[in-house]
Parts: sequence; C-alpha cells; structure tokens
Amino acid sequence: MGFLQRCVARSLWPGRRTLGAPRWGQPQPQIQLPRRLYAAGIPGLQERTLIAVKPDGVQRRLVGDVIKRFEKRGFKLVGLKLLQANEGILSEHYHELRRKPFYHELIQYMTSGPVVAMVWEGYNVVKTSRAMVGETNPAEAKPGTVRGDFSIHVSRNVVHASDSVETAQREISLWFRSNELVDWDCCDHKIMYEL
Ligand code: IDP
Ligand code: MG
Repeated sequence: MGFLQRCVARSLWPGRRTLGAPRWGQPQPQIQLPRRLYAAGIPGLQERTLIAVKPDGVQRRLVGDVIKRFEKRGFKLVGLKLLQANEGILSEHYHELRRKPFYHELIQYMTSGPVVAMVWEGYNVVKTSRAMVGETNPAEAKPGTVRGDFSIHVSRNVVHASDSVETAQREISLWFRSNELVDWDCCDHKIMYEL
C-alpha cells in the first residue's frame, strides 16, 4: 500500500490501526488497539511539562507566539488557562528560590497580572521546551528561543518551563486539577512519531 493510500486510510479510520493490508472496496476488518499499547514503541510519549506565559508576556501579547512555537514543534496541548496567580501558589511554585535576594520581587512580578498556564505533552517535552525557552538570563538566551527573541532582563523573561520531569509533575499538579487536563488523540500523532 502506497503512502497516499495509507494517509487516506488513516483519515477514514482515525485513531485506529489496521493489522495487515486493507483490501479496497470491502468492509475493512478493524482491530482496535488501545492507544497506550501502540504508543508503547517509543517510551515517554506522554511526558508532560508546565509552560507558563508570565505577566510581562501576557501584557506584551506574546501568548499566541508562545503557543504557536509549541504547536509547530509538534507537541500536544493538554491544559490551558488564564489566571491571576496568588502568593500561595507562587510561594509553592518558587519554594526553592525563597532565600534568593530577588525572591520578593519575583513574587511581586508574578502577581502583577494574569499568567497563562499550559500543559504540553510529547516525547522529551521537558528537555526540548527548556531549549525552546532559552537560558534564564535573556542575555545568554540564544536567538530563536522565546527568551532570546523577546526579553532583555532576567527579571522579565516572559515564560516559565519546568526544569525536570519530576518538577514538571509537581508543578502540573500545583497549577491544574486532574479534570482540567484533556487526554485527546492528536490526528498527526503517527506522522510525528514512528509508531
Ligand atoms: P528558570 O525560570 O529558567 O527555571 P530559575 O533559576 O528557576 O530559572 O528562576 C526562576 C525565575 O526567577 C526566573 O525565570 C526569573 O524570572 C527569576 N530570576 C532568576 N534569577 C534572577 C535574578 O538574578 N534576578 C531577578 N530575577 C531572577
Ligand atoms: Mg526554574
């Protein structure tokens, strides 16, 4: 079966996998495999990370640009909300930085306006999104990264990205309830990954 036929077959029976070549013009026997089973070829496809556009990014109307980068890269959006973060959530989020001299300014900055919190899913998403976001200090962030393209000073660096898989899990459960995350089938999943 050629590539085009495979694409047509996949668009006709989205979310399904056929075992064996289909015979055209006849009802297609379909064997439905559980999503997690056929995703099992590549471990870590369901890795998730927390990305947040900080108040300066929201004020500067950069939300769409940040989302666009993650969509175009191929990651899957599974959670999204605009909220005014309070000190409670931020003190937990930045717990490790509580003794830093800039901590109080950081909390002030993060409560100065709304934040757009997102959960993105995909293979190696934590590491890849850190690379897409760039170094903490925009002066060291490479052009092409969010911080390297849109920010100048470390105190206003536009976006947050979790720094490890463990941190991501903790941050996601801090910012989102489990019923705010949507587990959905991406129609281009099989094109993005070799499944
Ligand atoms: P990260 O956001 O790249 O993970 P962290 O070291 O976790 O960097 O710091 C969290 C946030 O604290 C940074 O994104 C930045 O907004 C702020 N921050 C870090 N270092 C400084 C600083 O030296 N001065 C002011 N703000 C800082
Ligand atoms: Mg950090």
